[in-house]
Amino acid sequence: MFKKTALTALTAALALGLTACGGSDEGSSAASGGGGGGGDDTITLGFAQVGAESGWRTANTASIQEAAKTAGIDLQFSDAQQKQENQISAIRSFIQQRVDVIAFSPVVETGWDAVLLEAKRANIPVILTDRSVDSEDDSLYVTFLGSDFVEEGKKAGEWAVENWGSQPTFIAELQGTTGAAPAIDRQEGFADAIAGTPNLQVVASQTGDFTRSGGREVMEAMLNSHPEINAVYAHNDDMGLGAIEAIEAAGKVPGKDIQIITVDAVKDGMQALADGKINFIVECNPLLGDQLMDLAKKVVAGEEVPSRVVTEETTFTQEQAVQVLPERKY
Ligand code: GZL
Repeated sequence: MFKKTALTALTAALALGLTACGGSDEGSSAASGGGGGGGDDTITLGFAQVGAESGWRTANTASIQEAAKTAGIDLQFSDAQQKQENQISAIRSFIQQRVDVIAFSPVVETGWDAVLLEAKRANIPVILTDRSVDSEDDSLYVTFLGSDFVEEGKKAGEWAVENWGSQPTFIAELQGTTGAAPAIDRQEGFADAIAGTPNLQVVASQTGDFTRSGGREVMEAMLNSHPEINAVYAHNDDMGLGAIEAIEAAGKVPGKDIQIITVDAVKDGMQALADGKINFIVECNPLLGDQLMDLAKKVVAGEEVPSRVVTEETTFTQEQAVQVLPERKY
C-alpha cells in the first residue's frame, strides 16, 4: 500500500489527464529544480527499470521508450534484471551524469532512502512509476504514477467470492516478487475481500517471482502437496500461464478442473482467458510512458504535480476477452 504518512495526496485519475496543481494543495508536490542535464534545453531522464520478467514489463518498457522519443526527451535507460543493487547503481550513475530527472519502478518497497537522499542532495527530482516505496520520508520523491494494487487484489477477491464462494474452494496463491509492492498489496486486497467467505481457503501461497517459469515450478510443487487445489490466484498473467502448463502436465483442465484468476491483462493472458484456460483477469495498465514524460516535463519546469496519479483499470471475463482481444495494444 502507498506508504506515505498522512497521505493527503490529490489522486488524479489518468482519464482526467494530468493537471498541475495550483495553490498550496497539501496533495501536490513542488518539484525541486532540474539537476542540470545536457547543455541545450533537452530534458535528460534517467530511468531504472525493474527488468524484463513479464509481458507486462516488456509493454511498460516499450511505452516509456516510445513516449520519450515522442516527447523529445533524452532517455537514459537501465534494466536491473530484477536486482535492487543494480537499480541503486543505475540511480547513482544518473546522479553522476547530472540528469535532469530520475524515474524508476522500485523492484521492492524498502532499502531506497540512502540513494534517494543522494539524488535529493544533488537537486535531482525523482518520480516513482509502477511500484511504490515504503519510506517515512516523502520528500525523497516528487510523485508516484501507477496502479492501486490493493484495489486490484480486492477486485480479484470479489470475483472469487461471487463465483467460487458457494462451494469449498482450495486456492493456490502465486505471489509476485517477495517484498514488491504489487505482491504485498495484491495479497492484502484479495485476503481482505475473501475474509468473510469460509468456503474460500488459501491452502498454499508462495512466490513465483512474476515469471512464467516461476509460476510453473511453484504450481507443480503445490499440486503435489495439495491435490485438493481447485483454484488459483496468480499475482500476474505470466505466473498464471506457467500454472496452466503445470496443471495440464498433471492431466487436469485449466479453467475447469482448476479455475484461475490473474492480474495484468497482457495479450498472452487475454488469449488464455478467451480460450477458457483462465477464468477472470484484473487489468493492470503498463502504458505509463506518456503520463511519465508529461510529469517529467512539469517537474523539471518546477511546476506542481499531484503527489499520486493512479491509473484507470478494469477487469475482463472470458466473454469480454473474446470481444476486446483484436484491439488490445499489449
Ligand atoms: C505491476 C507490475 C508487476 C506486474 C508484473 O504494476 O509491477 O510487475 O503485475 C510485473 O507482471 O512483473
